[in-house]
Amino acid sequence: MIPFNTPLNRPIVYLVTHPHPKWFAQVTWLIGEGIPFVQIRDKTATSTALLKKTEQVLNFIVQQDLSTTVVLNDNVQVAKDLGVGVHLGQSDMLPEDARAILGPDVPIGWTIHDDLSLVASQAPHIQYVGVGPMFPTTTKRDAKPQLSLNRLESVCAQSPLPVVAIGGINASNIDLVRQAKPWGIAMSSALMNTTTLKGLYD
Ligand code: 3NM
Repeated sequence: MIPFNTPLNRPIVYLVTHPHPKWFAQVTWLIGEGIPFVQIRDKTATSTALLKKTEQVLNFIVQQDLSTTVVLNDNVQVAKDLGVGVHLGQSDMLPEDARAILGPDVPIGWTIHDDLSLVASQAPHIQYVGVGPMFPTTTKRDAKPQLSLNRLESVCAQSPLPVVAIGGINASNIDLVRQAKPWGIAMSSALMNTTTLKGLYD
């Protein structure tokens, strides 16, 4: 697992998957290229389908001897069945309840938009916070208002937990996001729709 408490000199790249005609090929290509953190996100999949596709990715990681961290979006029960972590939104289960189900050894991330006042009560149960959206995005329907890069920088400086920036990040703006010094940079469409990692992960 990525050491959350180690300062990094460059933010990690964090893949958020979304449905794609060649989903498994795209995700395994990205993981094989070394992207170290993957959130399996599919709001339309049944738990059975989610379990199956995540299991295939976990098998690939083992077969290739990779150390990719995998978390599931929202579905705590499937995460429990597979022994992986979760990423939770504000309308999902509370991190402390997910922690009680998942145990101490898997990562839990929590979307906070930019509201650091939320963190204190849940901090013992989470490894990182999701902060965004940074730019317009069509991937998340109910995204909150966009944050400025200055706001991201101040959230990163003040957050007691590592910050993963998200929302509309792509090759044309990733360098601006890096300057705010988040721990990680999450991208969905930019990674799921690309055939080259130039400018995104290099
Ligand atoms: N959460 P893309 S924005 C899953 O603001 C998600 O919390 C967001 O996809 C938030 O990289 C977002 O395609 C979508 O914009 C990220």
